[in-house]
Amino acid sequence: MRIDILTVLPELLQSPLDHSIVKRARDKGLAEIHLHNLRDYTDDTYRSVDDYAFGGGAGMVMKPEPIARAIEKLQGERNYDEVIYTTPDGIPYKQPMANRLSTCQNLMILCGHYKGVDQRIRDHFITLEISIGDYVLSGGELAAVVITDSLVRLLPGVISDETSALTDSFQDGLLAPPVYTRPADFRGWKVPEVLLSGHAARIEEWRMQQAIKRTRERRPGLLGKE
Ligand code: 6GU
Repeated sequence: MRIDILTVLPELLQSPLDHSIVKRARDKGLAEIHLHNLRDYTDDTYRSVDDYAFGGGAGMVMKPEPIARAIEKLQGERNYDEVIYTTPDGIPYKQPMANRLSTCQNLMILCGHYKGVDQRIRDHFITLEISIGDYVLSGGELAAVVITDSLVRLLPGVISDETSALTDSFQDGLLAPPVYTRPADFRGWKVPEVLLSGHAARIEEWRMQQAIKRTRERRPGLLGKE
């Protein structure tokens, strides 16, 4: 998978993409992530990427020209499955969308900033608008990192224990059950007996019950009960 990220703040993305699972995936050649600074696609002396909103109002709007130039340059080099725009008014990002996007070959992500991008870019270039939750971020960069991480960890061969991504919260529509490691007794707080029993079937049953209990208590909506 290749992901091209268009941003006015590449520095904000660099570190999280150079660590942990995403770094491992890149080192293994399973994911390629390229950052593009939108300022490199400007043509004025000030390299400006934003301008005042027509009609007035507070806040700047991202200018269309540098964005169109960047998108079209990349589209001239390969075909993109989706051109994604990160924005609080996008479609809520959930695990099924991550699963679908993780099967794509080439993705582009445009990070929104200021009051957003000129609507004509959204109308004519963007194929998918994503919000990562009902809160406002200062820019789409952190959302792009979230999306990238969630996709890369699903690529075959990235997570060493092949089953591990499948047992994540949400993969079966449930929250994940509690987990424990040694010591079995920590300050008198004991690990549930069943996990020490060696009884695979009983352990599986306990985990399923715990997952359902947690989901009912914390996220009843996931069980279809609001
Ligand atoms: Cl994708 N971008 C911004 N700027 N804020 C957000 C968001 C995205 N998702 C939730 N809040």
